[in-house]
Amino acid sequence: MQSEAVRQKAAEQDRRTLTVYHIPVCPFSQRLEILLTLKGFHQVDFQVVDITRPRPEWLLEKTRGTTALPVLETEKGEIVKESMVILQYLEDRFPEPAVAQRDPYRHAVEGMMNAMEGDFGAWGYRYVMNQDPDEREAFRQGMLDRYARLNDFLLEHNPSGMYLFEDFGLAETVFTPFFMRFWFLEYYEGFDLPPEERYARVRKWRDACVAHPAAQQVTKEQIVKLYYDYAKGAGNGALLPERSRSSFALEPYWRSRPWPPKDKYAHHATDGELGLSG
Ligand code: GAZ
Repeated sequence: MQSEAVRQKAAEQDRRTLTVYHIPVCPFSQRLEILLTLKGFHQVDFQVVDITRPRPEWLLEKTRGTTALPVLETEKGEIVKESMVILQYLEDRFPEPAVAQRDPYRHAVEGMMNAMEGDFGAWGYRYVMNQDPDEREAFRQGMLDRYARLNDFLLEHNPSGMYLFEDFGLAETVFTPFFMRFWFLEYYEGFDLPPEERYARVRKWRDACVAHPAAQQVTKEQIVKLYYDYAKGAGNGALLPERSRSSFALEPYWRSRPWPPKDKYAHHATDGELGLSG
């Protein structure tokens, strides 16, 4: 029913605008929202796809069978996949104001920083999804090592500034959604950057990134509530045993649910405890 409504709406709009098919609260689609906000461009139709249900057939046809989102469809019906590629496409189509660096070397620098996003993001997700208490310390250390690497990169290229360059730009657009998702590490793992010099520069960067007005698409409360199932080891809308609803479900609305229990290792919250049975 939900996907039928989405399909109809997609057909109705007659492809006069760009369409992005996305999963709410997905860090990769938040990148696109941030970029568009920075550009002040609001003519993109964001169509929500419910990750807890099978992908609709019409969408699988567009993607030729791949299920990862976001996916952008142009006015001509062309399909662009992969958030980093979509960011570059939007930057190329709507160059003003520039978000990416124009100078070749500076663009290479932000490219090198962005080349760290996959490993950085994947580690944080593996950390929150870990269910073995004996591995906690190794995950924490691995996370700290990755923050230290970002710290070093920022010290090399902009030791005294706030962002990688003068303003919130492409690297910030790419990393900020992960910094926000990693609120789940703070809540479910008690993880935060220790107050040490080794992390001082990246802490300054991270704090400025999450506070930036163009990046306020999600809140800590929303992340913590929706990602409960990730903290219990179930990613991408998968269903945990003894549960009938994913914490990623669109209904009941997250704001009406209670804060989940923090103890991810010993306790298995029920639908009821998570406010999901209403
Ligand atoms: N490389 C793609 C991009 O666009 O940049 C990644 C897109 C992607 O993974 N999308 C996810 C998706 O659509 C939603 S967000 N999944 C459903 C499907 O059928 O593929 C991130 C992780 C991770 C696990 C989950 C996610 C995540 O590592 O947030 O690492 C970064 C998915 C275990």
